[in-house]
Amino acid sequence: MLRKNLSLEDTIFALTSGALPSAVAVVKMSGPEAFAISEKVFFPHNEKLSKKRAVWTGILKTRDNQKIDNIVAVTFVGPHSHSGEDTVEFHCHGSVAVVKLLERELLALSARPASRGEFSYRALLNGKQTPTDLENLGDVFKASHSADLEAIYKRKDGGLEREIESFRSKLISLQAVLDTAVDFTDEYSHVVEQAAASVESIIRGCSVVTHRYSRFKNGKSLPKMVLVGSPNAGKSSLFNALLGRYRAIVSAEAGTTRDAIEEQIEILDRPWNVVDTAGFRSTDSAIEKEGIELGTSFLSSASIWILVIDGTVGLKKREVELLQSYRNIPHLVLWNKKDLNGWSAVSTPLSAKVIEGSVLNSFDIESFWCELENLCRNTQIGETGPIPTAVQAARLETISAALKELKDSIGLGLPPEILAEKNRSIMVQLENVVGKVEVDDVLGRIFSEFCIGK
Ligand SMILES: Nc1nc2c(ncn2[C@@H]2O[C@H](COP(=O)(O)OP(=O)(O)OP(=O)(O)O)[C@@H](O)[C@H]2O)c(=O)[nH]1
Ligand SMILES: [Mg+2]
Repeated sequence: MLRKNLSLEDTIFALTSGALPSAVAVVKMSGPEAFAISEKVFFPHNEKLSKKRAVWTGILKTRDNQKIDNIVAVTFVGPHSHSGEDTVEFHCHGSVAVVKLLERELLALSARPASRGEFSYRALLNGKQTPTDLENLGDVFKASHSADLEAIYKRKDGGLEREIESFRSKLISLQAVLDTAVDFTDEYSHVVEQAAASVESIIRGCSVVTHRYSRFKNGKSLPKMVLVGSPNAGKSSLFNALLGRYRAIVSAEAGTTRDAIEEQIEILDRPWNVVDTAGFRSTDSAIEKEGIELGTSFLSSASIWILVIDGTVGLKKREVELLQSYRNIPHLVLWNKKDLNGWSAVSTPLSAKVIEGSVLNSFDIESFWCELENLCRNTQIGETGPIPTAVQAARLETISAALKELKDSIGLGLPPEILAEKNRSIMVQLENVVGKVEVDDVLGRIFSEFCIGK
């Protein structure tokens, strides 16, 4: 239905640069009448506008000769343009009035505003971009840090293909087992357990891959560093010191942070999500309780965690428990508030590295930062396999559903020939995961996720 309304006969335009006002605004017009319409509003200084690939300086005017702006125009003759059509880009001053006037004129001259992703749609239909190009482009826009970009550009390395192949070879082995079981029905019960385990492991593998895509899509692909400790220990003070700005409220009142706060920092050129959590203690407040639970739940997905302890209070039972429970996740202990009377050094030996100091002292923060860098340098960061594209992730979801059905069928004791048939069909689907992406696969994405002007 969308495609029916988006006639290629129309000449379309849109502001392709960011929000106004801005230094420069770029209004792009593409379609069969792009040059004819431009001739009526744009007057180059030195020669008449003509159909060639060029950069022009000149004056933008309304049809009744009112000056709009002095601009630079860039012209492209189809098919040698992004959309494959004749295209004119008006590089104006980024003023609301200038852009409004220009758009009013273009509209009056029978161009129409472009829909979301419509330039890309035309590029696709004119063979200037492949569906895979547009898929990758859509993800480039979502990338929030350099590691994401690297992962997108690395898609060509074949990492995902290798992963999918490992799933497929498990299914091939399973197929052999099921095919044999068809001939030896008596021994069939022996293979059931093996088959279920094999399918289960592929389901887990698929979910790891699709999870990578959803984490990337939700901007959650960064490794996480979680700050925990008792109320008042100085977690939010440390959080602010790491960020280099006052982000979390710091106060002498215990229980100040009630919800987890997440921000990004760079350590050794790598972005990290740092999470400040609510101090754990027994409380009657439902909100605070929830905050505490949330804080601890962050620990299980942390790449690194930091336990902040008030050195005037010392180690409590809960902190000892945490050090025990999460000992396998790299961590540091900050034995804080060294500047205060009543502070005493750690008395029991801890398995973790302990840094004694005060977050209020910049020298101590420097030392802490050095230790943190060492820890980050030596930390294997989570799951960093290849990120699938949206289409590949959707295909894997479908395969996961089919695998679950196969697993249920195994559980129900269905005959091996039926299982073998289901398994064969999943193998075919797996071959297709990294296969050709069709125009229809990406259309929905272009129209729903691409911005106007792209
Ligand atoms: N003197 C001194 N005061 C500190 C130090 N670190 C934190 N404080 C103070 O201790 C109080 C609590 O600090 P916060 O950073 O809010 O502690 P928190 O762990 O985030 O506390 P909750 O959010 O309640 O869990 C504030 O008054 C801070 O200024 C320190 O090293 N020395
Ligand atoms: Mg706090």
